Amino acid sequence: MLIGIVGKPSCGKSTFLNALTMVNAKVGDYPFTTVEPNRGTAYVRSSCVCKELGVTDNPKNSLCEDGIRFLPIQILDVAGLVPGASEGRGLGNKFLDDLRQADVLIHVVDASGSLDAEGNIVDKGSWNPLDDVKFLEEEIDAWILAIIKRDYETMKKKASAEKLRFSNLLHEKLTGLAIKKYHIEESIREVGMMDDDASTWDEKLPELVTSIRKKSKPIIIVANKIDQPDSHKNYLNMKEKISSEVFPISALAEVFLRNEQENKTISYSSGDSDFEILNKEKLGDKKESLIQKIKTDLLLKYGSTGVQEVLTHVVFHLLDMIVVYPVEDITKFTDKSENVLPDAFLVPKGTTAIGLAAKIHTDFAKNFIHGQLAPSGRRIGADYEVQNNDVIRIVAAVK
Ligand SMILES: Nc1nc2c(ncn2[C@@H]2O[C@H](COP(=O)(O)OP(=O)(O)OP(=O)(O)O)[C@@H](O)[C@H]2O)c(=O)[nH]1
Ligand SMILES: [Mg+2]
Repeated sequence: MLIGIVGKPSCGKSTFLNALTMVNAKVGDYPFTTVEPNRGTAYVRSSCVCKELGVTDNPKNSLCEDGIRFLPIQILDVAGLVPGASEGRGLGNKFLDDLRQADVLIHVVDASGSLDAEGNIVDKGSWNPLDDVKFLEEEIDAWILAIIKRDYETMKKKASAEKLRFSNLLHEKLTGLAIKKYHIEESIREVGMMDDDASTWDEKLPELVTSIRKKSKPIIIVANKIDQPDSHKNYLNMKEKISSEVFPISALAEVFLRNEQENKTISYSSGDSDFEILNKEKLGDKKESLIQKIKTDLLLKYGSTGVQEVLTHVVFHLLDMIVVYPVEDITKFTDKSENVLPDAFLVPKGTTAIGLAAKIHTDFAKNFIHGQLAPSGRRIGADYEVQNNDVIRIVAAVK
């Protein structure tokens, strides 16, 4: 799974990546600070089954602290996007090409309204962040449409002559963009095209692209820089006018709190609504007054900096993932090397036992015999839909 961070220059994408991952991507108050994409690993949290089962675990592919599993998620921060990017403005299509493999996009919006469409500083509050939301969707649609249009006419002729389906041709055309066949098929039905009749395609093509984009690269909007004077007003306005949820966040405050937590001056964990000062002297007066301001203006007002919530929302609500624990031994919950609950996998809700087997190893799915749930020992078939926090043994024939 890959999450892409998008938005206009200087909206705070790299700061947001740093807040989620602490990778230290370069941040600057001038447009196009980022040219080459920055990658990092963030951790989404889920209550671990170790507590329920009363065992101490040895996680391998994830971490566990006090009964909370931390599952790694790849995050990509790309160059800023300006209007007309799909036609080559700014850094042009580069950032879009970097986003090909993303399964979901987080749109970072400068809620303070102090940057124009190109990320240049303007008077505070003079820009309406709602305008950013619309243009970003349009740019992504224009990018996908341009890819389809490259040899659309040839595609149509071939389809008519050879009686081919649009969904098959489009799927081929859009491989590499992490767009699934069923996204295309559903969209074709939704917009009212006939998959096997090329004469119905032209008119609805832009509508089709929007529908495919919504399914294959859903966008979640975050109102960043919520610590700034005009942000709250703009956030409320966005919340009212945008049909999807909007998350108020301060990426900068989160970076600050996490840095201080690493310096051991405060005790803080991402998502917390408060912190405890551990070393007042090391923190110093200046930072202490700043941190108190973060507490009153942000944590008490919004409940947290918002950064961790966004990740939780993306993974567990927008992408509808669940966590399962594959094991070899259902009495000890171990793998071959006696590691207790070694792996935690994020899989989409609706994944079957055989689907899970395929994720572990392709041979596992090919030679699948049955599954077994721990600790009950209950046998499950290939079609069993795995449930959140299932501990599962997959039994496969040895070839
Ligand atoms: N007040 C405030 N400033 C922020 C916040 N997040 C980022 N900034 C500031 O916004 C400026 C731009 O931040 P970046 O993270 O470099 O923005 P970007 O979107 O990666 O910019 P490009 O790489 O140029 O596209 C920097 O001066 C940051 O310190 C925030 O939550 N609050
Ligand atoms: Mg950047």
